Amino acid sequence: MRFDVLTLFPEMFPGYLGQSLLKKAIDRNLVDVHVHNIRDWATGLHRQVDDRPFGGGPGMVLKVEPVVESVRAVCRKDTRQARVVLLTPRGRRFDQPYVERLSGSDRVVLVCGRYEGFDQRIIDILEPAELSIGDYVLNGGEVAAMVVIDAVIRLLPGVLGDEQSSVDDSFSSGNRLLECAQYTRPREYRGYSVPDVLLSGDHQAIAQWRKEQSFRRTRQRRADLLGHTAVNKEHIDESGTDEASRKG
Ligand code: 6GU
Repeated sequence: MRFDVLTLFPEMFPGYLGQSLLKKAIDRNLVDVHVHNIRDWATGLHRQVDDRPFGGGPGMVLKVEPVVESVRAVCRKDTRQARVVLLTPRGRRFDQPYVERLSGSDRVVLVCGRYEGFDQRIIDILEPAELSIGDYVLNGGEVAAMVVIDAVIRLLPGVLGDEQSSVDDSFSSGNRLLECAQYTRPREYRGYSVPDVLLSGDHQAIAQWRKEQSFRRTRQRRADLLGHTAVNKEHIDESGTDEASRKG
């Protein structure tokens, strides 16, 4: 899979891409990430990439020519059809189903916004998907682009050591529960102990405990995730001792 990132701040990426799972995935040629500076496509003496909004108002707007020309040029660098994604707080919310959708593409071109936004003609001409990573405002789309790359790469075959681990992730299809508490050694630290059940060796009891933990935590923190009747039903059936889950 190939990612291209278009940004005014390409220096933000190598540090992040050079670490951990991302570095391994890139080193093993499972994914290719190319970062480009939109300014390279800006013309004129000052290579201006932004300008004041027509009609007045605060802030600056990304200009149509450098963005459209850079996206077009980058798309031509590879024969595979690219999905073009604009990162903007006005976009649709990025979620795990969308991560799954993107992970099925060969090529994604991510365009990072800055300033007050994009000239509307960029959107009219390129007809990109517009994505936001949540209901808050960032200074630019760069961190959001890293979020998208990170989330998508996790799903590519061969990237995670254990293929099951992304299937079990909270929010993946078929799992709409937050993860349960996890423990590792030591068994006790400053009077805080590991729950006995995890040391019992009883795999069925452990699985049951984890499921109940997940369900309880999800109900407390993210009851919105339990709107899915399939998940509700499964836990009503299997965690019969949990009063609130019996009520559904
Ligand atoms: Cl994609 N960009 C910016 N600037 N702010 C955001 C965002 C994106 N997603 C949430 N907030």
